[in-house]
Amino acid sequence: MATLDKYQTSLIEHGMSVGALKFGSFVLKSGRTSPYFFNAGLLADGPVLDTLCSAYAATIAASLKTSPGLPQFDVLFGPAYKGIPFAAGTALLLHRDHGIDVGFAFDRKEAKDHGEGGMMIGAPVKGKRVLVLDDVATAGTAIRGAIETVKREGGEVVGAVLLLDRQEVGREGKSMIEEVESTLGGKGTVPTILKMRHLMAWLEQHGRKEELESMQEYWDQYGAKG
Ligand code: OMP
Repeated sequence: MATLDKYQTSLIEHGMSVGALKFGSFVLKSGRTSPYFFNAGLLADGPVLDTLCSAYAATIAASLKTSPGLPQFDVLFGPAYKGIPFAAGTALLLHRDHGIDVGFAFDRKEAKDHGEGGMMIGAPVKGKRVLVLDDVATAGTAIRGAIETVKREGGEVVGAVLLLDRQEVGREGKSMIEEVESTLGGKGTVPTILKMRHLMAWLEQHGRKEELESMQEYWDQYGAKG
């Protein structure tokens, strides 16, 4: 079983207390029926935002010092809508707690044809090294969409950071994370705060046998082996 750091336990428990992390039966965007769902949109009060953005910032800072890990970057991009407050909060904490100063940017879901126009808001990404910040990845469709958005705007995506890697098979039949890493700079370019295995470790520690069994069955079907 995976071991849990204090900040991971705190995020899991805080997520459960606000109803963001639920166990039950959920149909996912990919069509898979999952025994759990993490709705990051419900991480929506000051304390939980603090827990989450601190975890994103710590994960990024640690990865920048690891090899293979994230390379240096200039701008943190949080895709609309959920990524917007998370990228802003994380940029703030990278500065305050880690001495890492980067810009942050986000997109609109609908293009604006007046005023300043365009799809992007915040720090310009054109010609910059960009780190994409996203919430949950299952088959990798959403994260690939965010990477494409930045590339279309002329940014160079050097990595991505995730709240939760569900550790599932991706669109090409390999592990989703490997598939996405291979479109970026290779191994280590997509660090994540939590993985499905951490949720299972928490369930085991708390004697939640039934939920753990459902998670194991789901893992046997969709988990990224190897
Ligand atoms: P993929 O695009 O298949 O990687 O799924 C990730 C997206 O699914 C996320 O951006 C969410 O919109 C949604 N999702 C969650 O938010 N939490 C989950 O636990 C599972 C999903 C999902 O539908 O797979």
